[in-house]
Amino acid sequence: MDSKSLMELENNYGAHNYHPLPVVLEKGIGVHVWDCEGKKYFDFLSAYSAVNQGHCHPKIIEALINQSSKLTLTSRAFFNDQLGPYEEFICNLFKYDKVLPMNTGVEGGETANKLARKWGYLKKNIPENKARILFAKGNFWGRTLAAISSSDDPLSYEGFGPFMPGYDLIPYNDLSALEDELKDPNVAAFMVEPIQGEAGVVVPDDGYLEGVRNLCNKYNVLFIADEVQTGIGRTGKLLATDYENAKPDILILGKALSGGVLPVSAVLANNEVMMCIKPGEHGSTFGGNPLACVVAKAALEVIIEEKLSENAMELGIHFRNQLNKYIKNSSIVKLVRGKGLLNAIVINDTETSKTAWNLCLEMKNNGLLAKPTHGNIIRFAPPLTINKNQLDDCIEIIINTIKNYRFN
Ligand code: IF1
Repeated sequence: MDSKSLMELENNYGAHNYHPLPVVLEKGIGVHVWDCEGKKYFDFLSAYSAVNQGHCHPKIIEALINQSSKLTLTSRAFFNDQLGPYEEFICNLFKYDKVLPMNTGVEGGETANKLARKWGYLKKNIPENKARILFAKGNFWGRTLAAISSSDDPLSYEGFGPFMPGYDLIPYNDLSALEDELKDPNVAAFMVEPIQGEAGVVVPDDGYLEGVRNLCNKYNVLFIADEVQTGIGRTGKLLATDYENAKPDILILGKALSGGVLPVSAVLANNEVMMCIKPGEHGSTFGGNPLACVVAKAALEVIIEEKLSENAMELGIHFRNQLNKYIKNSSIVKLVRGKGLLNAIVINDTETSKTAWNLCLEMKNNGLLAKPTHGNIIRFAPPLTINKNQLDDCIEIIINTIKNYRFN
């Protein structure tokens, strides 16, 4: 079927909970994707940082194929031969005592919140049902009722009330606002993205994460880092929290943990926190399934073996330097920001303008796929396997598209 017919099918039979760019993809290899008419694109979204290892990475696909014909799912009613080795591998890699395997990123967030509340009651003696968890304004950690209860984006929460109690918001990148709230002994945790992805790649001041770490130590509060989007090499380090002395008490991973092959998330913590949840108190049908374990182990090995964090660091600096050189003072682009290969440009226009969307349509015509976030911000996040020549080709597409753009 051609792209037009496929878009019509989705429109007729699919819920209208998305507004995709008008392109229908049917193949992906590495940094490239192809539409149904065979047109080739650079993928500059990477499925929101779930395809850090590149589309259909051979090592990950091989792991998937080999395991999928052996054993895919046992449920946790029984042990399986892949979970233990995977748990040992990921705990040693990220230096935590234990991991709780889940599937989607938001399930990781929910798990982290349940762990924090349990710890608050069992270890910090917070009175029953009084535990508070703080979040940063501009946060995004998914679409469940708990996740949207912590959102300050009306598009996320409007019409879905009533909301989860015990959640409160403070400004991002503001240590004094955080300290003011932490003085309340009922605060169990502060959950925060090291860089806010959906908010538009908002990078906090140097020292912010270390400040969060220190304040959480001072007030006996758990520091939860949501690295679902910033983790697994995306920002130039294995974790974005690795940039500072800011080891979280609870680490949430997702997306690229599977290299975009199937939903895999993980929550890592030391025994003092993780052992607060007892058998039967949490889990999921697919959490820790043998297929996910072999895929996730292969996906992490690719990041390490191919030095993808280092590549993201080096090429990210090059990307921002080139964009800053050519377009920072353009009439259209207000600024460029990011870390590693998680970057964004802010368009010199209102959030409601169509400029960012129209620029993405033009870049699509020129062979590069990206999508706006929050109206006037365009996120640029290619697979971390991109090489310098490919990146320079993409920079040329971005710069030329912007230079040739005419406000209509
Ligand atoms: C969609 C946004 C990005 C996340 C962080 C947890 C989750 C996400 C930091 C939940 C998920 C996804 C959701 C996806 C689009 C994408 C997204 F635009 F929605 F906000 F990346 F910025 N923590 N982000 O970014 O993980 O349950 O989705 O596996 O909803 O269309 P999930």
